[in-house]
Amino acid sequence: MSEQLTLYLHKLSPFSQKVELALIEANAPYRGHQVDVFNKPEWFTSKVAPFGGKVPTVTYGGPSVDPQDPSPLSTKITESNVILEFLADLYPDSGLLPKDPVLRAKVRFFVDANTKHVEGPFYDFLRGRGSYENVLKGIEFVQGLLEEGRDFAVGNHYTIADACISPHLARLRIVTETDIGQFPVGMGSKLGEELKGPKFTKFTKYVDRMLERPSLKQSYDKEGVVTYFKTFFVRV
Ligand SMILES: N[C@@H](CCC(=O)N[C@@H](CS)C(=O)NCC(=O)O)C(=O)O
Repeated sequence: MSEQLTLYLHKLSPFSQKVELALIEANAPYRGHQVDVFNKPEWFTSKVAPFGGKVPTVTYGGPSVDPQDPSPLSTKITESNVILEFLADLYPDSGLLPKDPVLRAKVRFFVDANTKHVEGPFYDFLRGRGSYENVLKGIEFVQGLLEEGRDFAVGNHYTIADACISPHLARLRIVTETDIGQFPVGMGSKLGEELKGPKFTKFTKYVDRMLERPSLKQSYDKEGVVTYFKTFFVRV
């Protein structure tokens, strides 16, 4: 793969982090370019991400140019899960998607489960708009997909299933450790206590393994996320 790939990201965005994780795990060359999503530059919304102006977005191919002056000759790809699949296709030997069709289907089911049962319920809870029970139900669903004795979400290798959920697991850990969020006081800590119990051992061990990975540490600004949560998810 010799085409240029530029990732437009925000360092605190979990969706951006999914893509960074996959790139790092695949040992793929890329250029990362930070975008201020609170004050998006015109060149970003018009030339890089005209379909919604969100990070992550990648440009692929075309000439190697200044990221702030993207070439019309590159392809623009947005939506974190679409980009994850794209990277797995670009790097078929990376293991980001297994070769076996059954395992591929399992990875895709896990990615879908993460979108439906983790992302929505967790960020709604953080914003004080969703229920504690839904977060736990989502975690229980995902735990049900994890196979006993395996290190990864699916099979014996790091895949886009692991990449899609890990940024959210890192943020869940912040919530359970600090109780920061717009939910009622104590509910974050209560969630932490519940997850330490025997019912969630498989899930919690999986979280511990994912948070220990060098790719996670390399792509994660924990202090930055804590500060962001403290600033934006203030109880009123
Ligand atoms: N479903 C999208 C969500 C991406 C997203 O919400 N990105 C946020 C940052 S975490 C963003 O770019 N927000 C700026 C905006 O919506 O204007 C994905 O998975 O890529």
